[in-house]
Amino acid sequence: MGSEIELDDLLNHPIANSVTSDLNSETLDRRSFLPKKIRIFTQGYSSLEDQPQYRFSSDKEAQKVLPDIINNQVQKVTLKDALSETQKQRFSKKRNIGVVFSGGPAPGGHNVIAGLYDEIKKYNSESKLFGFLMGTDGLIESRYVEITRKLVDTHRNMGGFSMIKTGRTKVDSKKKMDASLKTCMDLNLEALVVIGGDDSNTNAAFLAQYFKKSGIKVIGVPKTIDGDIQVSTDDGDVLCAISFGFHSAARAFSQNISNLASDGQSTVKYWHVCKVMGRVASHLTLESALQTHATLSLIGEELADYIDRDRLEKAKENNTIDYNAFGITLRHLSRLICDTIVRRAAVGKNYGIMIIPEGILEFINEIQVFIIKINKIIAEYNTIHDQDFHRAFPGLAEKLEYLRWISQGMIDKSPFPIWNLRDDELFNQLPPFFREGLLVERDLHGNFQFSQVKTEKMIMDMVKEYLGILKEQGVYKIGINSDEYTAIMAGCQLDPDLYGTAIFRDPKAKYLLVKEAIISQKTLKQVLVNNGLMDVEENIPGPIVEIFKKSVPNFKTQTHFYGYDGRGSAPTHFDCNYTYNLGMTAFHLIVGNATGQMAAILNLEKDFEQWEPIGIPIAKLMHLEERKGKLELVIEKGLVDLNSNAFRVYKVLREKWVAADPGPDHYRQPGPVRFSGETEEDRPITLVLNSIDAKN
Ligand code: FBP
Repeated sequence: MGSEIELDDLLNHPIANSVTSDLNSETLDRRSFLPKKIRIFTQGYSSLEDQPQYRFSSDKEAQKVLPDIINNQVQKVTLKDALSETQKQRFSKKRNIGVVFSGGPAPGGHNVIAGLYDEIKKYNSESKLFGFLMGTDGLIESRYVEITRKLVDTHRNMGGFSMIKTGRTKVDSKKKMDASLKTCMDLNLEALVVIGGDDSNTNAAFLAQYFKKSGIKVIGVPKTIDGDIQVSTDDGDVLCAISFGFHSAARAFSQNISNLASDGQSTVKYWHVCKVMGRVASHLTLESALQTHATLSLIGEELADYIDRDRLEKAKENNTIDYNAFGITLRHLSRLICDTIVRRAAVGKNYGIMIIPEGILEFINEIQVFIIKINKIIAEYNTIHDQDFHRAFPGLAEKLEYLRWISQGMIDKSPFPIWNLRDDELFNQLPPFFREGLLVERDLHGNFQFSQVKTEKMIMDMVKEYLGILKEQGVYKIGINSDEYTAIMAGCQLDPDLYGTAIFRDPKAKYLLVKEAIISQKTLKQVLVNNGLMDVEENIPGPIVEIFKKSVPNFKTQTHFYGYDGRGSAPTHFDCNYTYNLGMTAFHLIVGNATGQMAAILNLEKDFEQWEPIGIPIAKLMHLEERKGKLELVIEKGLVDLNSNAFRVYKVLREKWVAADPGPDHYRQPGPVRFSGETEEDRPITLVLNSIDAKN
């Protein structure tokens, strides 16, 4: 070893400085990367053209409460060369615009701001962009920063929403609307851009309506890793194929999941159970499944359609219909999972990767009923008492006590109380951690907080319990590789055929399964004695005990939650380009005098050259939905379409990925989100698959 360097010299050494700097080369590369621009944005001026061919049927309630924006059409941002001087001035006039992040972070958000900023400054360097701090709280409370070039440059192509932070506050009262309007008017804003998910775009529509008279425009931008903002017209034309952030989060999750697959294949001792974010929709799970070829992925939307055929058949024999056979229960689900585990174990694979969508509970019959009932109970309590249920009953015991009162008719005196004795009994059969999860406070938009519930633990506890039963029944066993068996037997001069016939179900198979009746060394001995392979007084030969022990499964799991990490991930090239162009689209919608529109990019699934900036009327996407026990007008969430190409392809391939055969596993390694070098896949696989039709 060389001579030791003085600490001061070490700290001042250029290599030490470089490797310990906050700024690594990846960050510097990212910051200096210039996303591609849709051609219109590289030219001079644009105009908005209504696209009446895109039809939506609008909700009656939306017509009533959003009268000034409900008749908006889809608008295309088109190139305009011949503009009058007055029209040109509309672009170059000095203007102030506000921007706010709303909801959970999604990779690419900073690029929306960068695109908006660059376009504002391109036409007039004196125009200003203000960023409201901590989400809509900043808007309501007038807390903001002026977004400078320096601020933008340090956040270009970077993940998170750290530039101005985010929040989940809903602008849901006249007081908050007035405060927001005042903030915008005090800043002399021409428009406000709301970068958010379905609830935040709902908010944007209500703000657009409220601000209409003031002339301040409101434009939404489709953000959410969940991928549940997907817009199609009544005729099935796809206008917004995916929200931004989805691709990056899915890639980040997939990298982690495939790393676990690689670990699993090496140590062959764990089932890695990965819960993946996405709220109710399973888009992120489906994409992660396609990216990684995980052993088993559960798609919530499919489970809702589950039919227990055995139950139906049994009922049919008695000339009845068993209505409980429709829809999945926790018990059914745990059985389905066990089936895969047992089949893999039979070929020596007592390990695997499982992906569970965080919103799976929404599709499980008995749990969904609990969620709906509890939502209603909490909403009613809040209205009647004008006090928050969770403040009044902070602990689990107190909440359960309140539910018990209802079930005993002490509070709800109607003949059919919403929470009856049976509900109370069934609910109390759930483990405390899970009951606590189901009673967790709803978010400010009234959404059930799936991310707070240990769904994977609940499901896996049931799986473990049932596997225990299957083990006792001799069904769950590890298949022994026949080569290994022969080698062990040869090593101690025991006849493999003689013993094999006595012990195994199919002694000629590649993986040898110990007979179901042999569930202990005692039953093993009995079989050997009965087959004349040993006397009662003798001990079972050591190698046979060794083989038997190898066949006894030990089911071990590791659980992981992929969510916050992925939504904080750096954006992929796809999301960098997508979001930068969304920011520019928002600017052109504003100049074109649009309000109540959501910026979007048509043809996302196609080559970049075919991308087209558009505005989608938000009010037309609304429908009534139960929130906090009441019907509220919100944007409809896009769930996984079981008829989509992506799902159909997954459905065919999934059995191959279960790999319950002696062959290799089929895991795919998507690799990290890369910024430099060639990337093998530049957009979500679901998007690519869904864009294939009979013509291409
Ligand atoms: P948005 O709906 O705001 O895009 O957030 C998505 C999400 O990441 C969900 O996948 C997840 O259930 C939720 O946010 C978690 O939110 P929180 O930050 O409140 O824990």
